[in-house]
Amino acid sequence: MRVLDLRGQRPSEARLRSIVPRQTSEFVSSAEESVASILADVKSRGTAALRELAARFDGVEQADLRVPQDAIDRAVEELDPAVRDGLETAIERTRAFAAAQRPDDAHLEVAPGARLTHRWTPVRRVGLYVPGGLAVYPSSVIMNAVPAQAAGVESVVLSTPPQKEFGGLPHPTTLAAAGLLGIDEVWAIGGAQALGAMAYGFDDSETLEPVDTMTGPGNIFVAMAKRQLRSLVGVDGEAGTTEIAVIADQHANPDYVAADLLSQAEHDPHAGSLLITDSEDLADRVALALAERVNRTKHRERVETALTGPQSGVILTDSLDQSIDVANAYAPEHLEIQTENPGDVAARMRNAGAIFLGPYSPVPLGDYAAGSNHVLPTGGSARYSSGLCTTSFMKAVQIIDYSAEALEHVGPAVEALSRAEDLPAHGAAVAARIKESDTEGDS
Ligand code: HSO
Ligand code: ZN
Repeated sequence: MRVLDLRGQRPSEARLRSIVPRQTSEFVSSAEESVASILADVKSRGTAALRELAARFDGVEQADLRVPQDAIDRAVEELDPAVRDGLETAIERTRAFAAAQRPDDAHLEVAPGARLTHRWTPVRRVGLYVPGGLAVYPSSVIMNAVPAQAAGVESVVLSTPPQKEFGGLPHPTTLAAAGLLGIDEVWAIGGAQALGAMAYGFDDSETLEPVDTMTGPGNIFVAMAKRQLRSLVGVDGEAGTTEIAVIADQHANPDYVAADLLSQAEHDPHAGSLLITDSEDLADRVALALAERVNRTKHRERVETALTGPQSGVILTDSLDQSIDVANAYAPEHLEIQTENPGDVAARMRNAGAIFLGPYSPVPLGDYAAGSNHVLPTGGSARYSSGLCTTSFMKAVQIIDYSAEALEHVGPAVEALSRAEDLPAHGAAVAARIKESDTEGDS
């Protein structure tokens, strides 16, 4: 990993943001044109386009795009018992935490007879995307579906790539996870075209009703499709190629740090792993531990490419304060804090998708079975957005209920503001209720 030495420097926030190792924004933008043409094709030609795209990108000839219920049931029946236990533990913990996130409605009588309500409602129909690609992601079925179900979403549809190896069906473990969660509408469609299909819907040889919101992680094509469909449907934050940052001091266990940096590099050659430390000695020991682990890791090539890429590295700081500034500027998807008092450091972190405290809360725990969600903002978007949670599938409506007296009391404020904005018909609508005359000129 390359080393960036910030010791003795006081970079501004703007400079910090520009120097932290990061995938360049052109990376996602490089998919812009190809995704636009895929989406246009799906919109105009529906299932015919989707079948052609599956042949081209997934190497499969599909008769039906929708996965039959018996394939889902069979996947549940044939599931390895230990994997089933793992999925059930993950579902149970994620479900409990998602239920605890349900927001309360707010009610306020802002003045006598002036009643306001902020009422949360679930989105009606949501589309969940679960990637295939270099790995199989049944855990992402859970992370998407559980908060949607906790929010009270009426209709949940899942889309995930067809696999050549399984005769054009999605991976059986992904189907089994859907089955365990009671999701019966599953489509074997992958990539940008899956997002297009769920956003536009189609009604030709098969019928897919359009959704109101789409969520889920994915590669740059998925991220770009979400950007382009954003005005048509709700989308969650951009959960693109994964990244991990670790703030560590001299008290950290170098082998734990190395293992965790490697764990996320395993996802993708473009994954980002960043160590931020004020201890050069710790950095050296992590480098040794990492070299040793990389040598014997299964997906060595992918891991090496990720760890040596421009999006990964070690940042040496001269204090814990500076490490925190760097981490806030980077705004990592996952942040581990391996320092003497991790809770104190976390309290000073503003920008991170999820924060993992101390030696016994590694990121892979959160990936599977901590109970927290693993669909998290990447690429610095943790500065302004959150990971997937129950409210990602909800929206709030504001309800206004004033009595005659309450309206009369606030009437002069409305009328004065309507005059100030030269919108006299606004004031007249209130005047009509509190005065005999309601002509605009009389107010
Ligand atoms: N680390 C990934 C999630 C994941 N890991 C799924 C394993 N399976 C992005 O947070
Ligand atoms: Zn992971």
